Amino acid sequence: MDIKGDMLRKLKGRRDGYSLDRAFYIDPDYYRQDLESIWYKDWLFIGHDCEVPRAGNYFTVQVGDYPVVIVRDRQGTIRALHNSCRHRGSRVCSQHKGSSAKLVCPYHQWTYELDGTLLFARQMGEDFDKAAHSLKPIHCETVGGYIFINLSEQPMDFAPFRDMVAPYLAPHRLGETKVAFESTIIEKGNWKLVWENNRECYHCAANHPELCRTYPEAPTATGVQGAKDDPVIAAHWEKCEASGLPSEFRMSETGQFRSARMPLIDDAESYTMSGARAVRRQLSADVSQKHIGTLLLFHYPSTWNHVLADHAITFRVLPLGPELTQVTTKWLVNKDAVEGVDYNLEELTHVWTETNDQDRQIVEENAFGIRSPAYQSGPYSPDHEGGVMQFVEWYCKFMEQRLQGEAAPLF
Ligand code: 3BY
Ligand code: FES
Ligand code: FE
Repeated sequence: MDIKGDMLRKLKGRRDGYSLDRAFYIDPDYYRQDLESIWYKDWLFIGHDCEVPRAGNYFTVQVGDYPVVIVRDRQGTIRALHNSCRHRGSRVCSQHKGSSAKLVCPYHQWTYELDGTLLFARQMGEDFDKAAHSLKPIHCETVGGYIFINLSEQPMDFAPFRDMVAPYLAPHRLGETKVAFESTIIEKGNWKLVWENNRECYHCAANHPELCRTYPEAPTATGVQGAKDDPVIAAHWEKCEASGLPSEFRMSETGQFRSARMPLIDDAESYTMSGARAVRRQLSADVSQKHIGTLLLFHYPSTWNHVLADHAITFRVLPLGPELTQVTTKWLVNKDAVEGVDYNLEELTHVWTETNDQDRQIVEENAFGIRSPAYQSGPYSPDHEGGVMQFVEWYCKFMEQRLQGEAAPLF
């Protein structure tokens, strides 16, 4: 069957403002096309600088079919390498994370420098060309404490994203943090359902009692319309910008990434049950403005984020299968903050641990219903689901362009 043609026909015949055809959420061939056209071509958030603070620190991650290792080399550069030995292909690093002076393949001990260069390979004969057998590099960029990789040989320019978000992230010094807690959950639903759910708060009041104590359900906060008709948000931006914090809503031309700083309910400072800070040691640079709310940042298809005055919560989405998605959440705090002294872990993580689990259930129920042959595309709420429409439009447009073999737009 001609999957690309089939997909293109569905994309072109799509009804605006309606959820996608069932195949996009369940079909293994469609999923493969998502991997090929999006996940293997776009910049993906993969982890944080602070997870590899010293030379030799590494962590591994699986992106679709690609095992990847992120490592800090001896010069201090963060690198991404294909985690597939150039001898017979074994995974070189099998641990989730670790530290090592060299990367040694467990199979026959081919030994690589931290930058991927092959150093030793026993008894390979006189003609063996070591220089031709380095671990293959993956494009890797960092901005504001975030590591992004791109599996394509010729990635699109990272600069537009960097230029937009660097000033927003800079005051929060996420390079000087540590991961206080990390959780990985597996959601039984297509990755696009995870995003659709994330892009609206139409479901919040009925599903997120803990989050709703501090996070406003107004579509102006979650959606993509900016602060039009929302004087509270407009005033928040003015106040924050005046104190040196970039805050206004900004979105890339193609709609792939957005940043904006949103006020929390009743001037709450953090996502705790009381709204008070969870971490005593400050995360962000000193600003005269105390109530800075939350910096919201998303980049399709792999991350959304909340950066608060006292900590940051970062989310990494990775597809595991047509109906299986991994969501990894990290709570970043000042690197000198001490657990039990400066923060209580349960207090720090409670709201989002609950929220994530509630969202997992929502996504799984959504997936259940969509599996039904009786499912048909349904209408998004124009008032509350503008963000979902924007995500779906981004996806459809992107897929259409890629499937038609057009060059990727350069923002
Ligand atoms: O994590 C988020 O950004 C979104 C916003 C509203 C619902 N969801 C929790
Ligand atoms: Fe790595 Fe043989 S497969 S050393
Ligand atoms: Fe939710």
